[in-house]
Amino acid sequence: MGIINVTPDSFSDGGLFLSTRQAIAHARNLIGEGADVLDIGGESTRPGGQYVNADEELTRVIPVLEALADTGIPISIDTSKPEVMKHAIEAGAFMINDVNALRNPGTLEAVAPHNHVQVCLMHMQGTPQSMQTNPQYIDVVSEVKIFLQQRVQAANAAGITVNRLVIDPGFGFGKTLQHNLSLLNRLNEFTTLGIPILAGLSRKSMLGAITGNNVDQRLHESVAAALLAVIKGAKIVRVHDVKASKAALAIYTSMRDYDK
Ligand code: 7PJ
Repeated sequence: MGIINVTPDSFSDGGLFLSTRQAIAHARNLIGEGADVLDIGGESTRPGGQYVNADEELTRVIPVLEALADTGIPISIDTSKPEVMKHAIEAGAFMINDVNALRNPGTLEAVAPHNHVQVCLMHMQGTPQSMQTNPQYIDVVSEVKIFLQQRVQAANAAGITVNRLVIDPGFGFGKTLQHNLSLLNRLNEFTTLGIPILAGLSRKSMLGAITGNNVDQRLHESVAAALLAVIKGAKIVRVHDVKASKAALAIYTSMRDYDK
């Protein structure tokens, strides 16, 4: 899953038009690099990220979604807002990727009736504004697992069948480095839920905390992390660097499947 951010940089004067064009061009690049799906986000969910209202988020993501319709590539929309979910689904989104795991009012109802739409339920402790202040768990793996199990049940109760779901432990979302490492090392324990696992580690600060590299210098650690996540059972990896990740994963899957 290739990452496409449509978040206009207030320090450059290009504004929304430029960032839309850049996002579309970037998306076409990632498709060329072999992305199987693209995740488009119009709101920064990073720690301390800026709040964006639904109208603004829609004006960011819908034009990109529409421009990519002719590519035939499945599009995931990274959002927690019911209005954005509804419009994105109407505009052809194949997946809703919700870092809030359909906990916001109206989100279960926004997604449920659309049987062809997949949903990624991600774990987060706290809110993007406060989540990295003092994350605490007794056993991070079992607590995240119980949370995801509960969100799967809530989705099922709302009419979203299990075959439409993907789960994600939410690396970096209300977790210390130790919590993140524990989740990665024990990611295989989530496979017992019987739902595909998505892992997002690409360029995250936990990687920089280990190597000391800045965010734009984390290619090698991101590829290593994506590879480890897949070895530990992830079915989808959310990455910035599609070409490098695909190459690394091709070596792993060739080895794994060589005598099949
Ligand atoms: C994730 C995400 C993730 C899912 C972001 C960043 C922060 N969605 N959206 N999983 N991370 N499902 O990319 O650094 O880990 S935004």
